[in-house]
Amino acid sequence: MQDYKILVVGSSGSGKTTAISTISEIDVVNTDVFNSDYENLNKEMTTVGLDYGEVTFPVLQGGKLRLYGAPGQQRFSFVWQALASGVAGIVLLADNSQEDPLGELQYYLQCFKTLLSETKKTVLLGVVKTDISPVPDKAAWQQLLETFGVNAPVVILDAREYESVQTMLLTLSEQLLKDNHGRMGK
Ligand SMILES: Nc1nc2c(ncn2[C@@H]2O[C@H](COP(=O)(O)OP(=O)(O)O)[C@@H](O)[C@H]2O)c(=O)[nH]1
Ligand SMILES: [Mg+2]
Repeated sequence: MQDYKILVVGSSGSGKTTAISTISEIDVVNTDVFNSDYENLNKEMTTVGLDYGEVTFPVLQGGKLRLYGAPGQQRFSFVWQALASGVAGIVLLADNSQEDPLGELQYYLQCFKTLLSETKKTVLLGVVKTDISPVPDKAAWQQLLETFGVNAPVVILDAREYESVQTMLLTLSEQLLKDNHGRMGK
């Protein structure tokens, strides 16, 4: 039985808090407060610290995913390093309704470059709000990941929908198991 520490990263509004609350089997810990940030006035609440939730899947054989949502805004980037230790997997979240979603993700790919390039680190990109904006499409996201040398599946999801988040995290779990078996065999 093994637990996996999963870092959930992405810009403000990309659904980190929503996805973790939708799926968590324990009461989520979150540090959302009323927004006083002029850049993000469209969102009533914003995360200043982190979100934490847990979920189990039969495929994990009694183990669980420990989900850590990292604060989105750049002014909290110091927290990212603190959260990075012992991470087994990274869920990148992107908000398709933003003005420059590909550019936003590039920023995170750059910030997490070291962590993302570690061998056997399981990475997945989840894209939300495709109902609001269908572009960039899946192929464009895949292309961006390739440019950065990141090998990760792209999953379209709605962070408000349980099954949608479940499907994304199952994909991640299956990949985690493959990657970790590979490591043990080394
Ligand atoms: N229309 C739409 N809204 C979504 C989707 N996924 C998440 N949301 C909404 O987007 C917002 C995401 O905010 P939040 O979870 O606080 O983002 P965070 O800053 O990354 O923690 C919430 O209001 C969600 O209800 C989606 O696929 N479509
Ligand atoms: Mg949040």
